Amino acid sequence: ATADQWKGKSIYQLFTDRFAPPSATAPARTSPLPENCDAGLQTWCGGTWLSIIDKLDYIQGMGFDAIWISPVSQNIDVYTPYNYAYHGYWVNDPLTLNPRFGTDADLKALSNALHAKGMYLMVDVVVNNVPSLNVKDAFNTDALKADGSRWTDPAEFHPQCWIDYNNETSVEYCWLGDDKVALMDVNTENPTVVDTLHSWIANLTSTYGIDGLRIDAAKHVPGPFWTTFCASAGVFCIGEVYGSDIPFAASFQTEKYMDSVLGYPLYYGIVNGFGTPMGNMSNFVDIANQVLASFPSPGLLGNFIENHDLPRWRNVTADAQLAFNAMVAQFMFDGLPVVYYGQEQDFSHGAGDPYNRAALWPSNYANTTTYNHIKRLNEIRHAVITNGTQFNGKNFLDSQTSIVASTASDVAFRKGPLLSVLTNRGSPSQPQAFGVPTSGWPAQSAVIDLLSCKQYTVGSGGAISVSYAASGYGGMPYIFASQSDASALKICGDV
Ligand code: ABC
Ligand code: CA
Repeated sequence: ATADQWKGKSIYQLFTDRFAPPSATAPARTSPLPENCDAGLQTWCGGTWLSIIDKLDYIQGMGFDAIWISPVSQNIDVYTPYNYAYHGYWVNDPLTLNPRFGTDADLKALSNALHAKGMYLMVDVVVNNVPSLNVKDAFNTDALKADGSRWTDPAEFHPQCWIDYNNETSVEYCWLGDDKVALMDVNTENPTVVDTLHSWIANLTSTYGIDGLRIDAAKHVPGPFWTTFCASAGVFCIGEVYGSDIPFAASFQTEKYMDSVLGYPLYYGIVNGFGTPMGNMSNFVDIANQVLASFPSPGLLGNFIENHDLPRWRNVTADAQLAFNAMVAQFMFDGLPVVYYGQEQDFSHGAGDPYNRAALWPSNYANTTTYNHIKRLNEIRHAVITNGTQFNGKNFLDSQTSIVASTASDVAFRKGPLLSVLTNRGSPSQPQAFGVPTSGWPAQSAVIDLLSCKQYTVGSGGAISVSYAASGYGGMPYIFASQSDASALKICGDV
């Protein structure tokens, strides 16, 4: 699928090994299967491509229409100082499927099951690096062959050096990892490597009906490599450019290296703005405005508030209202929402790798408040995409977000027919209000908050004011639509 086809999608990111346990229809690929999955042990817990199929209703029931799964290629399958390759990122042969996750038929079955439900499949791909447990003798061709590595000629790697993050050449040519598990840097200028990877990715996407790619470690490969790689793939590419440098991340779109990148810049803004009660909202506003000004297509960014490399949101931020406000920002700002599995279960264990990768099944896939919040946000987004009216001549997806008002702890932004009004005040009620001077709607007109379905009347000059005094609700988020839009969206019934 193309970038345009992805624009309205909403993505659920899962770890193949951790999302669903094997059942009768999904045979265990790991033996013996650990009864309790302990994330700290860094070993396989048994999830597979087939076991994902068993739980697609849980994902679709939350309103997602795409999933992003772990890398599908063969990993080193040995004990390391960081234990085992349960995460799938220690790829040593892109061209072979990872037998831990299933067979060729299983991956096709997953893809078919998704497509039958009208959902897209996004696969994570790792091409920048391959692991080595022996950094001193990493270029030993016989050892590389014995390990089943796709690359065995020393010319297929860049020479050893550890990355210096202050030097872009070093970021591109030196090695990730450390002396325990070195991530040998693949020579992505070597013609054999380039040809092999191009034909592999074309073949992979067509064979398995893959709709999009998440490009691992995108900033560690010189950009022009990706332009041709993604052209060969023929599908939407979204890269991982880990960091807070906005112009640098935006260059992936301006230079046409790939369609888009994950929303790391906005993530830092959301953390600073909503991660702590009365946090730094002006930082969120600054970053949001820079993102909007720097990316040619901010509507394609992948917006997240946690992932497998970062702390769980609720590990850092206990307050449920702050989490809800952050998620409204994640869903209503320009971009595709990307929700990391477990976010809907308020997983709070996990200040980082490996504890942020717990198995989902102990949650019993419960119908939590957060599951329902996410469901609501997906419903609103979906409704406004399919039934929303135009605002200033543009529909929701083609309208760029604009920040219309802010204070030290509140922000209001409009995207198309929706006005989101958010705060970082947190759960306790406060005898205070936030006034948005120009909502965009005429004075005396009726608007509906799509989260509570309550009606408000626009004040003089088009102002909307929300109060944080209601006991028990405190700093809750609002998503306003005009009354006529709200009734067309059918989110709040007959309004
Ligand atoms: C293993 C063990 C861990 C152990 C670790 C040392 O080694 O499993 O328990 O703690 C995979 C596995 C990991 C594994 C690693 C290494 O391989 O998932 O479990 O860790 O063996 C991607 C993937 C990631 C994956 C890899 C490697 C790459 O999402 O899951 O890891 O295939 C860098 C890379 C980025 C990479 C990330 C983990 O490391 O750029 O591609 N992610 C700075 C840098 C970033 C850097 C980041 C973390 O530090 O700029 O480039 O990411 O090291 C902000 C700044 C940022 C700064 C952050 C920390 O602070 O703006 O620039 O980021 O304020
Ligand atoms: Ca590299």
